[in-house]
Amino acid sequence: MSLLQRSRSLLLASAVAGVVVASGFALVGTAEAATTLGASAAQTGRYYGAAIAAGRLGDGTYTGILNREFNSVTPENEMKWDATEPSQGRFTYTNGDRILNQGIAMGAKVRGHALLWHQQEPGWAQSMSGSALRSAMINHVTQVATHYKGKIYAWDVVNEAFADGGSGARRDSNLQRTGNDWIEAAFRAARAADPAAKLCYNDYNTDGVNAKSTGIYNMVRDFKSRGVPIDCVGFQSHLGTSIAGDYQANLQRFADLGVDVQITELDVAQGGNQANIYATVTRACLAVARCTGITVWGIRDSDSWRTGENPLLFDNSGNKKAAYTSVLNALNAGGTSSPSPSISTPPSPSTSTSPQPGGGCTATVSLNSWTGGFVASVKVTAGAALNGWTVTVALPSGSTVTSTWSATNSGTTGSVGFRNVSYNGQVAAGGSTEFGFQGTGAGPTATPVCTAG
Ligand code: G2I
Repeated sequence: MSLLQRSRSLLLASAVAGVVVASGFALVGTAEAATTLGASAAQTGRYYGAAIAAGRLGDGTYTGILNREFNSVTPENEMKWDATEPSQGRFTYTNGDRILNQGIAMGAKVRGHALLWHQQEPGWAQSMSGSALRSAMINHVTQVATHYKGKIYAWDVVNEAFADGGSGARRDSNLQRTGNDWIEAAFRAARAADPAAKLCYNDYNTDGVNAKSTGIYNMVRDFKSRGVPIDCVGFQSHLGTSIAGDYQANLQRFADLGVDVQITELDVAQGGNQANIYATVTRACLAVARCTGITVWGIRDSDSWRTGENPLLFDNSGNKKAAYTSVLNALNAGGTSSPSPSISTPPSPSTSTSPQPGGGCTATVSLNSWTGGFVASVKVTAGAALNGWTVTVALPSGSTVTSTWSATNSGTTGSVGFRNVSYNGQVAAGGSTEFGFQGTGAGPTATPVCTAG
């Protein structure tokens, strides 16, 4: 890296650290054009992900694009109810774990999809109802979220529970017939099982202000007012040849409720507008500070569930399409920085180190606290490229670290050091990685210290 490139990266890292502390978010222009989707999205603190299939991981063209372009993965089918609990109480995680391990190997975020959905219920659950189904459903959420505890960035806890059309009402299903509180019961079970995962509601045909998205909006507002643990809303965005004019405004109204928003299953019918629609979605996410990332639902057109519609960013041979270039250009044009959002409202305090001379590293902490406990998410940002890092956190007296993910800790009380693990020690100049820990007592309030090496 030239001196000029390095000083640009340092400037960017300092600028990002500065605005996070000062105001939560601000406009960030990218210092230099990144050449992959993930790297470009990361410049504004976002991810760019793909849904992937375990059965395709042996395909070198597929994994070549995956490893090169994306910094988040979602299992297309492998973590669904029929895949993970094919018979009641017998859990199979082989393929889900393959997706998880692929994500870990890439240093990518892993989105969990989906704990509960009226489709892809295993046969045994399809024939259940009432309290038996309710307890089977809660057990499913608890078991799967516990298996993946600490590894999942965000779970689609409930998928597609609202009806299409103008009613804005819940969709009928055997899950819905167990009682209208089934969704909040699922979110509470997921939070108890994995307090660090962001918990999302995910749906389609919500790409603008309409009756369905408004029904969901009202549910999220109700959940936030009653303290039901919900952190994010996923907008699948399976799009045709046009896009609602209020796509961005719709994302923003959800963000204004105090949740993150994510584009979770993006694909766009090929036609004259494909590249433009992809760019419009990208710009909308970049313009909404709490839009934390975008996932496309597959890699090559031939990997898509929309056979014959060629809705993705790479053609059947793995070549970049015009839509790819329009997304990359839109990402490189920058947007609001996406702060590491907290999962409590009002936003919990963040602390930060100052950028260190010599291009070391900085750390920011985002806290979710409750009486007697906390979850801390820590973002480590490199000045110059890092080959290993340690973050030292001072815990208030009486607080104890009870679990840590994506780092190893020395000690559990007082001054606690968190060291990188094998897959996240190397961080490119200006890049960042995250780890987290959970504890009892009060969370840290003092400034963490990041040390390179
Ligand atoms: O339907 C598109 C998406 C809508 N939102 C929720 C997503 O989970 C959903 O994804 C699709 C997958 O892309 C398909 O791959 O969900 C379908 C139903 O689970 C998936 O299709 C299934 C087929 O129905 C099965 O027959 C097949 O065994 O894919 C399975 C694995 O190839």
